[in-house]
Amino acid sequence: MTLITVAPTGAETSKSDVPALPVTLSELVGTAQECEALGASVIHIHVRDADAKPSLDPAILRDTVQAVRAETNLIVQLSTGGAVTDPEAARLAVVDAGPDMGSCTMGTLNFGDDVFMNRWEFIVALHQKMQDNGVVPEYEIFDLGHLTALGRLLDKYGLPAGGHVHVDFVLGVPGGAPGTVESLVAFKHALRDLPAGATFSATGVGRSSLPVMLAALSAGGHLRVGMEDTLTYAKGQPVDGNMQLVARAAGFARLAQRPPLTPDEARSMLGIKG
Ligand code: KMH
Ligand code: ZN
Repeated sequence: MTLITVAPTGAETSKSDVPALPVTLSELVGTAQECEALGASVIHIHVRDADAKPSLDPAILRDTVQAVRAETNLIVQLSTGGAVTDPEAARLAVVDAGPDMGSCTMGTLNFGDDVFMNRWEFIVALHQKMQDNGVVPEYEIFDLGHLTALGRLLDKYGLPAGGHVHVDFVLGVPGGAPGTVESLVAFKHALRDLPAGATFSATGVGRSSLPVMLAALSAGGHLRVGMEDTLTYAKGQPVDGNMQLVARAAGFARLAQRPPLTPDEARSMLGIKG
């Protein structure tokens, strides 16, 4: 069975460049409903403000969590990564919006022309805040050393809320590990140093989306897809919308005899209370 996460918006693409990007609450909820119907069980959310700019505004975050909960059964995962310019305090405050899950990036990396800063002390603070608030982390792994850092974090500060360890390999970011089968296999091997039963999903940025998806399915992993990571469906063909990417992922999962998990099945796998 395959957990499919949809990451519909991200913080890097502008609405004016890509009109299909969901940026308002109603666009996000509509996308969430359609992606749930197609097989997604988790939604990884970055919110936008009234000008469609990336935001960590606490009121927008709270309203978004409530609306997606009210209109879908999806597991609501808020991004604590935000945009590269977001300060640590605002990123930590994301947990206060009460999502089911929060992302937790396991190290600093060059992010295209920018730097995505994740100091060790910040990672520890975020991990502990999620433990204290019963928010289940998804550890974002952009490079192999991030898995080593995760092993150290869990050894020193204990298991996350729910007791299950789930990581997401984000491959193909300029500055992180390449979006190749070789990266995926190396990352999967490194999971053996984490607590038994740890699960992984994977996403390939841009043109690495398909090879990473097919490799992750073959390797027993789960999938993340969406316009945060991929804006091209095929060479020369822009994505119509997030639904197209989720439908393709669900189709591959069924072909691989590992059909999509329902949100409740995913809750049980991830240690999220219903
Ligand atoms: N927007 C990136 C700088 C996350 O959501 O936690 C960070 C990111 C990771 O997207
Ligand atoms: Zn994100």
